[in-house]
Amino acid sequence: MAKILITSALPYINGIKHLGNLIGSMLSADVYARFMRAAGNTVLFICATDEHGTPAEIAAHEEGLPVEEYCRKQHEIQAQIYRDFALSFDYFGRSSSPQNHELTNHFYHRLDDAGLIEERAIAQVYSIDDGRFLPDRYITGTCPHCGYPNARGDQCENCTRLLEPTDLKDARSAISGSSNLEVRETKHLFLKLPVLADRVEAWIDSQKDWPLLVSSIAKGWLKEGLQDRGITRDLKWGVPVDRPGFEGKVFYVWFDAPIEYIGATKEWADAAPPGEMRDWKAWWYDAHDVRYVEFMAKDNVPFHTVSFPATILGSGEPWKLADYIKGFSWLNFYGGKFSTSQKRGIFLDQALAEYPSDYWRYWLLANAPETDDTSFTFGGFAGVCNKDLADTFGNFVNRTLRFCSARFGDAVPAGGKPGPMEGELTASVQTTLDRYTAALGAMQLRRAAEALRELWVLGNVYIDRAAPWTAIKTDKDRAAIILRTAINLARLYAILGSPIIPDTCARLREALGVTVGDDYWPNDAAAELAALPAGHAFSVPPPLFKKIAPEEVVALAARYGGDEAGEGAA
Ligand code: B3M
Ligand code: ZN
Repeated sequence: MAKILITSALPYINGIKHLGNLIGSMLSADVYARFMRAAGNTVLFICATDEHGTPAEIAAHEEGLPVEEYCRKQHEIQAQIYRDFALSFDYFGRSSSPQNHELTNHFYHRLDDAGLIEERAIAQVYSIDDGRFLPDRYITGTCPHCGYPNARGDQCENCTRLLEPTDLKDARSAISGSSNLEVRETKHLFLKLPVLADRVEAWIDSQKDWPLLVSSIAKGWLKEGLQDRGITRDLKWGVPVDRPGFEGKVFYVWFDAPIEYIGATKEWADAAPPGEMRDWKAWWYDAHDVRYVEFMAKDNVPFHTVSFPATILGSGEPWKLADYIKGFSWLNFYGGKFSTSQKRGIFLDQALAEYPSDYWRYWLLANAPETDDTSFTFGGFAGVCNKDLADTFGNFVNRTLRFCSARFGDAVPAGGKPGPMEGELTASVQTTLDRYTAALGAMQLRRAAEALRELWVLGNVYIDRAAPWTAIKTDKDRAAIILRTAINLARLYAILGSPIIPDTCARLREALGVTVGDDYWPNDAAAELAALPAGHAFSVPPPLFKKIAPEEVVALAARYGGDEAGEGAA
């Protein structure tokens, strides 16, 4: 038993996230959190809304709301959606919390005391037509490194390099499109990353088991050479900078957002019900007994492998650094990008209105962009849900329980002894269960989904071969042991599937009267297949999944802008 701290990248407050955001951080982290809890560990799973920065200001302005109110509303909307997706956060906080304000200034002061902060007058882009300084990401232009024409002033999403807005060629305002920009002087704080480079590099080099996707981005970024990084902005909304002469300025959103992992842990502790002690600091400070795992999409990797660790290392205090970073490539939509701003793709509220969360969870995990980009299409989604969920898992459960109920009644039947077929089944379940457990422990999501599917296939192959409907004609005891085994297999599915499709598994647990909780993980197939004794009562649940018809696919594609006939639809 270990203490496992899990954080998922914090979703931006502005707007409802899409399927790509879900698999690239929160859902994947949830599967790991659920599995690690079941395996007997003490887990703390933390997430929050990332509320600062100009996107929030602009979105609030568009809705005609004060930014505080906009954020409060959007936080609630997102929190509800994540509950509906059964994400098992121990706490879902807000980066605008007082706890984060305090911690962000704490880190700033520690860095300042260590001589790692420099105050500088800098030239910043002011948009005359917009009447405001333009934050980095609201300036677009051509990337000086790769030539991508729509790079943002903070980062080029094509080559992932971090940029300063003045690096861009042909810069224009992303708010108005105006290129009527001028450079004005303003005072800002800079974190001296080059001074910290050796320490950051030593830390990265000491990580031997990180996924290639993550370590190659981290190392590539170090190789470029680190530069002093501006950590304050001329904005009203954000964490105010506690420094004379900096009234009216706030920290840069990427400075305070990762600190919110700690801030949200403090929010969690402060929200403890009476009588419950929650020690936030034990998870973060001098926490040598904690294993800390972070989940994020690849564009977030530089911030988590270089800037945030630099903040932590520079503080000179023993705050926890990540032990493992699970990074993701992109999930595309019909071969193109999901886009929040262009409303292309299927967003989480829309997804839930179409199908229950487990359909999405299963498809996303089975197709997680762990190494390469993957693409969502409704045709592919329907194919996987129909075949794996409805025809394999759902159908096995349904035919087993129905047949048993019709011929023996609603209780596990007595009679018969396991024979060679049951022996073979047990051996294959054991092998596949071990593979599934190992994949979950290693955060290999596609492999995990594949192993789970294989367990379902084993059940179908078994019951087809054993054919209780034939056996019952001549040997009732033989039919009884087959059904007893199959019902126990269904019980095992209800337990093992919980990290991936928790809602369906909860329903199946209920129908089967499963007594073990979410803090139980099976390891011995033979014992599991004999867990429910003869006489144990069950009820036959309604079909676990509905099939998605071809007409539905066509209608969905039309509704969400997917081209089922096009190239991306393969
Ligand atoms: N808010 C989410 C993103 O880039 C960004 C992550 C912050 S993690 C501290 O999608
Ligand atoms: Zn670039």
